[in-house]
Amino acid sequence: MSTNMQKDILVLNLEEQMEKSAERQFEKKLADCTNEETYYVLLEVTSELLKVSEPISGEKKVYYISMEFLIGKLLSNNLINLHVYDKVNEILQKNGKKLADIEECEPEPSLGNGGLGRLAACFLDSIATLGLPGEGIGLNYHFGLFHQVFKENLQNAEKDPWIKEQSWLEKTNVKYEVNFGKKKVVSRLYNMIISGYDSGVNKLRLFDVESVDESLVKAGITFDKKKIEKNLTLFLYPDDSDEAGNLLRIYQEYFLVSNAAQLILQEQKERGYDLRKLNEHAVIQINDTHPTMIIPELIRILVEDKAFSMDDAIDVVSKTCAYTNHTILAEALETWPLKYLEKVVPQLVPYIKELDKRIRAKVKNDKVQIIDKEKKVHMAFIDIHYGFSVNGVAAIHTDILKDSELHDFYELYPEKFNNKTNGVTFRRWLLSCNHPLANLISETIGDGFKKDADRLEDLLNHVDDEEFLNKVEAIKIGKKKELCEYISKHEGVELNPDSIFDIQVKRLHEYKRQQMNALYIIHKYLEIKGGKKPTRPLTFLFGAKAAPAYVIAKDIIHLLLCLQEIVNNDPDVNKYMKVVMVENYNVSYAERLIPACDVSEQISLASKEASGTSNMKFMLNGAVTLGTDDGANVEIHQLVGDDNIYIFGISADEVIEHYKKADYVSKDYYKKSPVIKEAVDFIIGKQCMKVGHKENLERLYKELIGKDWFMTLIDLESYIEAKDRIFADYENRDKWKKMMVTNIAKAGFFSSDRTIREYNRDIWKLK
Ligand code: 26Q
Repeated sequence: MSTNMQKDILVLNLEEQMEKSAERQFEKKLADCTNEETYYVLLEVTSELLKVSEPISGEKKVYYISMEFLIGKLLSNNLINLHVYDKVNEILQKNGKKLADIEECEPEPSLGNGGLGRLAACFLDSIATLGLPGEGIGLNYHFGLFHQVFKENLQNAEKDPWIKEQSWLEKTNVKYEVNFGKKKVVSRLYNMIISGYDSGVNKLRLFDVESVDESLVKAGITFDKKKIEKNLTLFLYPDDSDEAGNLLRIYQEYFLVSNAAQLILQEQKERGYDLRKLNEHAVIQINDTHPTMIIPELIRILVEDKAFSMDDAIDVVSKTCAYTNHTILAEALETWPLKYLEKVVPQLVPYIKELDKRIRAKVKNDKVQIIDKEKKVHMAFIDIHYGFSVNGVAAIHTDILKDSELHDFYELYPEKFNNKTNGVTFRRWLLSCNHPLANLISETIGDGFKKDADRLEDLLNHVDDEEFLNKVEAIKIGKKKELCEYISKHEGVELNPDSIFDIQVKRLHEYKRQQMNALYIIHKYLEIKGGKKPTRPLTFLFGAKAAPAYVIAKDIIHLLLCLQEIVNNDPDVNKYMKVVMVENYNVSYAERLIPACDVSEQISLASKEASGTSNMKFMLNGAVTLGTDDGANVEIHQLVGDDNIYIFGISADEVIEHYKKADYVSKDYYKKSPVIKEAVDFIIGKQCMKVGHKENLERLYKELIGKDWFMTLIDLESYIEAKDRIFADYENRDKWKKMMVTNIAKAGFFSSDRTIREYNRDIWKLK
């Protein structure tokens, strides 16, 4: 029987399948199952449907290699992609259950830090949706990123187990040997089936260590970093603040690429392909520098095991590998001391030296050498010299790479550089997280936008249709009410759905400037205390995890939690404003926060945010952006025009100029402006000291006036002005509703389907 027919039959008998599964797993009728049991019923039935779905195949395949795949919960997403969401919903309702309650029972894998990992997940959805053969290759971390818990207004990190007896993972019999010099570990492959919308399926390959030992983890997230065979896949990015942490990260990276290389070469062999034509059947997209060692590793295998000459091996690998850069922050560009690589992967070192030697012979520029004078290996440089494509993730980001950060490389290889502005999957970030809005759009312009996101532009024909605008507004209010209920239950804070919801959710980093938002909140608080009430109550929401070793980032979280306590408990103020930093922000929380947002905070220091992707999700859900001209904000700005976005702050060129001249002195801004001074001083004032810790608050205060590397104070006044203006404009309801609709209508460009079409057109060239 064809897979399509098998699938059709399963779909026709869905209810029967669910009853059977309930009986088999729990010896119960579906109606008598608990929500958790019902989740496992749906997991089983949906997995069956995925198994009989048509695998996507073709002569050439893309392997998207990444240390992170932040896939989020998969049940709803799979049901939508398989076109059985409504049917399942109906069956559940008949049995007295709600799909939303069932979804709550799904454990969320946290196999990523943020943007880069979530992008990889969106890409897998789009690759499958476009019917392109492609797989993700990553690691099966048992505890993922840490689970964030707040105690005494501080972040604590705990382990986050997500793998249960039954999950979306399929254990395979594929095992490989991975050698770290003389040390050997055995890997095991797990597959996750990736569904496309109205399409076939691909796979995400997640490698684990056979001998992994969860009991190694002691209090919080501490564990013995030296026991590689037991700890390698316990956590995503262990603490990189010490040598053992750094070494472990190199172990993880090599473990990933060694497995990937073995898998790819085995697949080529099974399909009878000639490895000398590897590039005709495979393209490897390297997600930032973390999997860079795939290049020397493939070369090593071809030379040592497949009788290639060094020249031939380098030639074919260079035609197969492409690199994506996600950051221009110098401190995030990976450089490893050669002696670390000698310790972890001595077998690769001769190849890295050979790659370095060949560049030295060709190019006499110290700035482009792979191994620098201090014997550090620049991973990105390996990718650029020995890959065929280098792409940035938003127009401004790619321009900065070409013009400054990687300028010398651009001069060497102009043809390799290209831009691929990021995108997000509309299945998760609209259809799944905002059913009412997706339905309203369907009623208004038809279903076409689900596969062709540009159709959203048809909504522009309705910007003067009052009835439509009111429906959009009503949906937003509905989503705000849902969020209020959720936050009341999970954070214990009561919010007012009539207030303006201003939201900043993203990893905690100084360049993203959550601290600037905090200073605005202090400013507003003091204004209200002084008798100046806002026209409408304001709600400031945050979600962010800080790397456990990133001290200042944790101090900023501390400040936000202190402000939450001060503001929400002050009877003079809490009628007019509230602050909530939600605990353990993750993909599912994003799916609740984003549809409920009015003002989307995208306030990075210009030039520093490569792209950003939450900016896209927010606009798609009808939020208006308050941001700097940075990353993809620049393209949002161009698309919606000056009237539908609030841009403030100094430009990327000005920032770059300040760094070049080293002439930014934060204290000057502090001294010059009483508004700035008052807000900054509040951090070490009596009220904060009462609820917070002196050490953390003083450190943050000193950082702001003594260094402020990301220039918070230079932009603070224009931020306050823009933010006051956007809040005032919210009162012009007609104008606001039109801005909402214009943002939704122009969001089509940011579908990851468009991004993937461009990757395929310019880089992968799959049929
Ligand atoms: C590097 C060295 C050692 C240990 C860890 C790392 C490391 C880990 C993760 C460096 C960077 C990351 C993550 C980067 C990231 O998420 N970048 C974001 O990528 C998004 C997708 O392209 C962009 O939208 C964001 O602008 C960018 O910040």
